[in-house]
Amino acid sequence: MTHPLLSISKEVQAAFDNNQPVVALESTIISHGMPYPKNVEMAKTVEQIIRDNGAVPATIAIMDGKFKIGLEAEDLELLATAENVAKVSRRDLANVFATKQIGATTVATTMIGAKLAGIKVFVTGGIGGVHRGYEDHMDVSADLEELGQTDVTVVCAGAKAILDLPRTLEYLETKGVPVVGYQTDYLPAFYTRTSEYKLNLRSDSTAEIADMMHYQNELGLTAGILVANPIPEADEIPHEEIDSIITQALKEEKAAGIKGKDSTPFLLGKIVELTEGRSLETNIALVYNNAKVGAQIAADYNKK
Ligand code: PSU
Ligand code: MN
Repeated sequence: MTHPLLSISKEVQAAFDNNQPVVALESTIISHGMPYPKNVEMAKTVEQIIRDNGAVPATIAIMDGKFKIGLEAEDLELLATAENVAKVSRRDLANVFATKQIGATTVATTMIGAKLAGIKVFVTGGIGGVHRGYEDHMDVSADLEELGQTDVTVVCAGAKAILDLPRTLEYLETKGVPVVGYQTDYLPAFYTRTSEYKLNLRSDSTAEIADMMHYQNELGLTAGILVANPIPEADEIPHEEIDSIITQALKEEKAAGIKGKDSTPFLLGKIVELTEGRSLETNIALVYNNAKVGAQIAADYNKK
């Protein structure tokens, strides 16, 4: 039976009925992660890439006091343009349902919605993590806690260097989250294909990742699996170029007194500004690349 707080689109419901693979997508990346109108274009294209790779996309948001699983074009437009869209993490969830605000789901709450709907694979760009300067402000994204407790496989391009990457990996290890490098031995750093941080798991095939998902279930392990998929070489921004820009963005954030939930959107926007839009193209390219891999994992898992 469908959970009463879910509103499932026709396309997604048909996929459930016909036992087709479904891939969840988040909406904070649309409302707070990219500027208009590129965000809407990205949201539509990523859905199409998932269809082209044999799965059905389910972009998730909160509207009228329900998790909407699968959005229409007008929903995407609303999320991208309305001024009062809330960025909803786990702690905000009950309030946004109660007040019927328009809510954009982060990685954490997209996982919660996907789990309620029975969707096992979720594609995004980058996850939140341990922020730099953790020892002063203790800013750790709720995405990491969610990965530790909600068994959804999340495909990302690693985490960007606005975060403290080694501490993010340590945190995930403590929470029992497998971090699988897809065709790589090193943690991808979002705009850049690689980092100096070695992963302990590598997989070269989506079928193998689907197999891991199967055993994670069978063992009753409730953590998610994080798949880290490097951006294609042609699209990456090399370390030498992006590092100084990230440092500059972090400096401006500090000067402006930005923190908490406003931090990630501010930094993303600042980096787009400082790269004159190049980082946005890079961000979009890596999401598309993740969509291909996520759709294949969902299709392979569906055969189990
Ligand atoms: N990283 C990105 N793009 C994004 C986000 C993260 O490269 O759009 C968004 C995701 O929705 C993620 C959220 O779940 O930011 C993390 O926010 P915070 O650091 O406040 O937990
Ligand atoms: Mn935070």
